[in-house]
Amino acid sequence: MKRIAREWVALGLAFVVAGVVVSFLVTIVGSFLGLPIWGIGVFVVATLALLAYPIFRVPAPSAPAETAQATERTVMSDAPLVGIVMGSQSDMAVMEECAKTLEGLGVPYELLVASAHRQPAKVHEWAAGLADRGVKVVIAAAGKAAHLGGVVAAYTPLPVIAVPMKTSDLGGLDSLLSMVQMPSGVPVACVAINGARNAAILATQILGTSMPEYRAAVEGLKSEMAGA
Ligand code: RP5
Repeated sequence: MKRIAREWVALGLAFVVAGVVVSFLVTIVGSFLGLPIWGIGVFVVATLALLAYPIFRVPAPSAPAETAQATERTVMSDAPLVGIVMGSQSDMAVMEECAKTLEGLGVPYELLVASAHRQPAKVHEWAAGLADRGVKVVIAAAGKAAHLGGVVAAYTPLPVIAVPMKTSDLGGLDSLLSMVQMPSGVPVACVAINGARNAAILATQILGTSMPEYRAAVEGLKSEMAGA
């Protein structure tokens, strides 16, 4: 018998046994107290209804799991100009700042969690298709032996900005050196350790060289910082 069917049979049996026991007890107590038979009936039905409630209750729809959402390509716009990729879901806490900054500057982006080491084919497919889909700049965040920025740069003609993640073992120096020390011919720009916000601003500045609205957005940000 399948597990679900077994559970339903067990629930049904429990329901019947509980009904019999409750009816028996209520009848005894009712006759002892001199209650009318219909009062006992109402009490039994109400008790059974209470017992049955958890069985027939419609479960509330559960929220989609965050991990499942984040491991697929999350498209924040039909025409993203920036592609953010990070090596692990564990990088999301830091990279949220990058996404928020892009949103604040009005830059459409998409976001992917894919590891250069664990999911090389996924990274390859995503990076190779970016330019044809109209993306202009890539932001790649990773930690430890952080090869993600370099691998993406190998597959796309777009500029890649790397964000080295702070790590528990070496404080992010491992990530920083892995990203910065690219071989000649395959450059990757690199911001500070955990520099998610700066990566977003730099990406917007690159867009601003050919798109006046993003240049204006960066100018607005600079005025804000200057307190103007
Ligand atoms: C890198 O390894 C990720 O970018 C992350 O920063 C680091 C640790 O990843 P998890 O082990 O937390 O998935 O690939």
